[in-house]
Amino acid sequence: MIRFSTAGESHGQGVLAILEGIPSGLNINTEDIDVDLARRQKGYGRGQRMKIETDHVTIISGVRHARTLGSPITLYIANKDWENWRSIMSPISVDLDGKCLLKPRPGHADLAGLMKYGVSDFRDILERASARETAARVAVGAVCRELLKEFGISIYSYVEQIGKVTAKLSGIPKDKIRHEAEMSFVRCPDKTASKKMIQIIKKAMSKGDTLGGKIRVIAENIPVGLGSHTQWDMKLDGRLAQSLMAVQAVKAVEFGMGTQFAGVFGSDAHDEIFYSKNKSFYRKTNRAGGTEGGITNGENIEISCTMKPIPSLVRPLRSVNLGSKKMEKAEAVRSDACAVPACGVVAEAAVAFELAKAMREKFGGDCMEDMKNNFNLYIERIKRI
Ligand code: EPS
Repeated sequence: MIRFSTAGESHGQGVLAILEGIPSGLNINTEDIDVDLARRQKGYGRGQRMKIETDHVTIISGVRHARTLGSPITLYIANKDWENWRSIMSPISVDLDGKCLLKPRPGHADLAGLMKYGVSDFRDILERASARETAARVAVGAVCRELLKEFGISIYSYVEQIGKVTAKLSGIPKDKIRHEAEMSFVRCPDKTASKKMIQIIKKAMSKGDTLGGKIRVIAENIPVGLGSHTQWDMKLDGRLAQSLMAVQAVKAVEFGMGTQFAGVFGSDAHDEIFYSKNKSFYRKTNRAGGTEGGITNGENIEISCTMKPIPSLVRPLRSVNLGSKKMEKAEAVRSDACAVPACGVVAEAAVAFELAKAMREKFGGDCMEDMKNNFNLYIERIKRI
């Protein structure tokens, strides 16, 4: 079983992940993980913090001579900003002269977390609620991506919408979308929309405001049969949704046509089945987004995630001072005006993790060789259907 946990506070020494269940014999290079860490840091609209950090992974366990051992893999990313927060984030008792955060930001975990955990300074909450933690998830995703690559599976994403600006993909050849997204400052393959997105982010910044949006994640070359219809918690779409909804600020996850299903007849909602000797069973459409009954059907997995505008506002909303109980503006903190491009990279990692987990469940294997042999036997069997 593949699983992982993360640890670390936003302004602590660093963030880390322990990833278990990756078979032995998988090639892993820190440089490949760093590529994804760098992609996550980019995107027009990121704040001052990203000028401080240059994320780099240190592999502390589970890999020897660039190959996995089958043991837990510990991935560590240092926070450079820690130097500026040593006393505020000190694990040893330090007198902070009563400096506490007392004006919770609407939309953040500040108030609910403070009440639930019985703390009096909501820094104790925000440090862990922060999206800094997604750096660890992206490192996990990068390892899972290496595993998936061995089976020909690849994952990419692009930005569909920021604020009211929506990308138009009709004129862009399918095989160019990925490349164009990587070339864009906002990870949007539509050049005209990219420019408009940058303009509205600039506008939001000038007002001390933030913007959300929508990203699309696509996983290609997926074998039929990951996930299962037999039990609610084995349905792959449910598991993917959980991982994606758990990304900070994500408020909606849609598969295939997503919310558009609500407005069409059944005859326009499903993907008709065809057969050819070369392709075996296939579809000409992918409205379902790659799963039926919680099982992959061999089509691409296609998911959109909607991210709300980040709740840390330079020009804050009204809140209540937890000491005086009087109305005051929430804490004004530095912020990312828009992190939608980064959200796409984090979503890729979430999908990579769930797919790697489902692949390991289906094909087992303590070492890559066993896993591949099982995979090949299965592919041979379903070709005979
Ligand atoms: C975040 C607030 C900002 C972001 C941070 C998430 O950090 P800071 O409070 O240090 O300015 O930059 O994201 C990251 C550090 C990151 O690596 O993505 C928040 O409150 O969620």
